[in-house]
Amino acid sequence: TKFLFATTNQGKARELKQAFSDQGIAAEILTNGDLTNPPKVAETGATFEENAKLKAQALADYSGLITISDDSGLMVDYLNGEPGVRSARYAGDHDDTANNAKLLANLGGVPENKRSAVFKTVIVVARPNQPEKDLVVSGECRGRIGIMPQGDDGFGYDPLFFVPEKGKTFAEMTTSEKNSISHRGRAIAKLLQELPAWLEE
Ligand code: ITT
Repeated sequence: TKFLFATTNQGKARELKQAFSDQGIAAEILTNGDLTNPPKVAETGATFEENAKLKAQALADYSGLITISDDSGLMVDYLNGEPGVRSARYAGDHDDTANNAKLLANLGGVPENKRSAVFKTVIVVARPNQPEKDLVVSGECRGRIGIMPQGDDGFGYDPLFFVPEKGKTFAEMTTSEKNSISHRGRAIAKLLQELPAWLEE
């Protein structure tokens, strides 16, 4: 089977491809970078689900392929849920270094027991020109924001997202280990459960 993963984020693509291969699923997964002049989708929705639907439908209609999208974000309890849907644009537009620095600065002096946070992913699958038939799944992972960055793997806020059960940050995990516990890994697990029946519809 051939899918388009409607993303410009190579970190997300790496995790989805790893999850498929860990499950022994042979699929060809293209991303926006494999298309000629893919549309840039403005993430104008108020929720992860709305934004994921906007991305999946726009790229499905453009490519004619069954299209998977992912909209994700980090909600920090002490910051009343910030950065939330604005996670990619918190400090600079898709500037991970600036975003992480702003998050650390906004939590300056806040003790460990008040640094709790949750990562959330909504994944949508869309068929070209059939917006009413989307498949929607989601996943969450709770953890806390570290005092300083730790680890070199992963992307985005990974060096700051500490998972107590594992005793390390997402950036200190392999892709498969991160998938076993992360918001995205959990959403992908549900996707893999529901996708076969949805494809039969
Ligand atoms: P696409 O919309 O093209 O898929 P994006 O990077 O813009 O890529 P989002 O709109 O979902 O993705 O923004 C999510 C933000 O949260 C972005 O800054 C990511 O770096 C960050 N993020 C998402 N998932 C993450 C993860 O598993 N670990 C660390 N940071 C993550």
